[in-house]
Amino acid sequence: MKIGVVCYPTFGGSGVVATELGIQMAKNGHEIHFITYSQPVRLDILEPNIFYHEVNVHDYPLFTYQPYELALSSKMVDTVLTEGIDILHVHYAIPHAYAAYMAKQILLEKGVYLPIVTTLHGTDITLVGKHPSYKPAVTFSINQSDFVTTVSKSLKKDTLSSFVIKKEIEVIPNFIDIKLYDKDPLCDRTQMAPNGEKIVAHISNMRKVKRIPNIIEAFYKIQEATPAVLLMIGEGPECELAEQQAKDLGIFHRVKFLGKTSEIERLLCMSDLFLLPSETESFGLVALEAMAARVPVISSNAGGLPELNVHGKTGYLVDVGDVNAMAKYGLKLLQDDALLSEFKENAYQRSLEFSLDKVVPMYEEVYQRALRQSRK
Ligand code: GMT
Repeated sequence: MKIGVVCYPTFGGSGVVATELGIQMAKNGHEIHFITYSQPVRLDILEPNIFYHEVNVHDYPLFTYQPYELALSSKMVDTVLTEGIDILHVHYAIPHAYAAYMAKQILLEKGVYLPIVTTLHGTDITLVGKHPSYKPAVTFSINQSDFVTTVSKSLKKDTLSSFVIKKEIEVIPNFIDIKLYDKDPLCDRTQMAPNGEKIVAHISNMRKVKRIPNIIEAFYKIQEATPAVLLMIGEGPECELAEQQAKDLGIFHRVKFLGKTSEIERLLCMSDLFLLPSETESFGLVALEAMAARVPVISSNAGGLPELNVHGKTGYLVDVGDVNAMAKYGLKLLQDDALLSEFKENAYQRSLEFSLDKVVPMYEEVYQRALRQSRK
């Protein structure tokens, strides 16, 4: 099959899933054409069967906002016609599903039928998509897709309750390449924890939805009772405030703000505990990554997190904003080495249920159906 993939090429979860899926499909012998405004961060375009088509947005002074969707639709049409694309898979509804609908209509006029698979990832439904400025267009473009998937049952439920959806929605969870996390669990921790402290970690794009202040507060309580350091990995609008909060609490020396890094797997492999107190989280790919690196997770019980994190086994689930419970469970694990080892193993075993060899075939099966439909 020749599959066009449209996604955000950045570090965000939807872009990571789209890129990894494309890479695996290419390994399975399919031709994968990424159509994005810059090269996806995890993509190696020198790999066989991988192609990259850049969307160029022409800058014109009349426009306050450059019309990206138009440029994207045009690039989709061009790529489908020149490369003979069979299926288009768009990740994140806004604006990709809408641009795909436009491309499909243009192609129909030329006698070409292009099936569209749309994967909803989270904030395209739970935060941004629900906004009145986007809702009619998001509803329309989901309904116009040939196949629609969400990354959790919870996101499917949210989609059906927030929008009038006439399409069947299939749930295909996030996945990971477990081999990437197969690092030495006794890896050198001394640079991060020189005095043998326990290592607590958080990774995100540090937006409001991640409830960053809760992490600093919970960690404050943890380090009062047990020697620990906190690794804050990633960048975003909440980062500066978190630094100030750590300074105000007098724990700045224990909190390491590491920014964006390509050393995620190594940092996770040296961590003892992962915190994810998000307001909403459709799946929590980053929690799955932590679990694959044998790190138990204390997360909120929001969105799809309970579908991944098993309370009392792979970590703990707490109500959104319940910092005391986060600290209490954190200490329960960090102060009991036997319990911590048990949870680390449980977290790893659970992550195997989301390994790419289990999940990628689910997408491949959707593609096969889309192809059969277009040939009818
Ligand atoms: O909001 C983010 O964290 C980034 C966002 C994205 O679309 O890039 O992540 C969403 O998609 C991921 C991949 O499917 C999910 O694992 C994340 O849970 C989801 N984020 C939220 O729902 C907040």
